[in-house]
Amino acid sequence: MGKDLSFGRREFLGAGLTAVAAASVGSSSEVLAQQPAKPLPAYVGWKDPNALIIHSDQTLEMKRDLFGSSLITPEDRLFVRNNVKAPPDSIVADRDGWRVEFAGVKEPKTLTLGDLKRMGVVTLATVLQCSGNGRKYFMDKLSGDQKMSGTPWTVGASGCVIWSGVPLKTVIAALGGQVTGVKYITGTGGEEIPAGLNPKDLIVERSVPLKNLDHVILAWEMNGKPLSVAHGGPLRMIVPGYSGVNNVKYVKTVALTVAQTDARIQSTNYRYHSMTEKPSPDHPAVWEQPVKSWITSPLTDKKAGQVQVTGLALGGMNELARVDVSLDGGKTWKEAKFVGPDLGRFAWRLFVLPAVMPPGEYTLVSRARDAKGNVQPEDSPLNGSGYGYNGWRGPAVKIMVA
Ligand SMILES: Nc1nc2c(c(=O)[nH]1)N[C@H]1C(S)=C(S)[C@@H](COP(=O)(O)O)O[C@H]1N2
Ligand SMILES: [Mo]
Repeated sequence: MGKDLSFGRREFLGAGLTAVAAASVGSSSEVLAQQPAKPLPAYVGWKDPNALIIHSDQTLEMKRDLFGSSLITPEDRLFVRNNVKAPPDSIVADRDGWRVEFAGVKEPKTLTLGDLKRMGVVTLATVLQCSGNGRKYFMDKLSGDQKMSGTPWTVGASGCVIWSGVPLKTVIAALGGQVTGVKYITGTGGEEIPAGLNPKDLIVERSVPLKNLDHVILAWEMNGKPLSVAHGGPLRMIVPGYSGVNNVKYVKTVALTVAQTDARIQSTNYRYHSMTEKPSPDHPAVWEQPVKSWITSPLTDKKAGQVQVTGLALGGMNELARVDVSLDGGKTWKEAKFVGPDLGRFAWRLFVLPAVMPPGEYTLVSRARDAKGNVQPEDSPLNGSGYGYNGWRGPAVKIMVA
């Protein structure tokens, strides 16, 4: 990997212009694909520039009118989020030679990606969604003295993609099984931390409860192609149902651990804390995604008549049970129909409500319910870092029908 350590913490973490650029982007509630494209940062230069809102070099959001009706999000549109600078392309020069260290097992060992590919293969659809997706809807409701930092994502820091890889369980079994007392799966990202900076502050190392061993995979392929560097190639730890940050890219160590990592990204970042408290390991970690949905079409003014109101819903950890749609901002609701394939509880589903719309003003919203009875709230409880927004009110679409 690159020996150029000349960049400093600021560059590694991404330019500070984020807030300014984001504020101007965020002021109109949705940015549609028709808007002129800004050039993309080099590491995602292969993506569709018309598909993405560039909040910063490391935070790129997919435009809302591009979710489409075919369930799977194409890679060239999928949002990108790197907490630290993405590794150089050389990281995928020898994919099968990529080394992963396994610990917390009876026979600890370093395996190559080539070894892992020989051990098993499964394929799985999951919703990949940044923990801060929808933060904009919290920000919009802050009172004068309240402040929240972070990217003002609306709905586009999300996608539904198909991964192929080996079940972690298979690998652990091949290494003699877990040692006693372990409670977490801890994955470490392979970004090189520049010398002189504290690795604990920067390293992307996440711990999730051990029960996820039932479905965590180590994935080398997304939507039928070798995993790109932007999305974590050559190898990524996928924790189905868990929000973005738990899906560690460039995974170089997988350890079954007694405690959660003390890396900053786990200990104090990505915690649900109040507006006034400083986050600490005592606050709940941002792990499981809650039930959520939003409208994907129409997003703009329409001619009066028959309209197919479509949207997406995810159950997080659970199957979806139903989605209701309201055309009047939540006063009255009608049950929508699920359409298209059901790719399992970790994927999202497309829904549609055919509606006849006479001229007037409409506020389109959707509200999903999962099979365990969890329902999207009108608004999510405010938390200091703006994580986990799943309210139905925030992503409301106001349109005029003439
Ligand atoms: N190694 C590593 N893994 C990472 C990150 C990162 O910066 N480095 N960012 C996390 C966050 S916050 C999110 S939202 C997702 C984004 O995944 P994507 O860029 O493939 O869309 O990756 C997660 N995994
Ligand atoms: Mo994220």
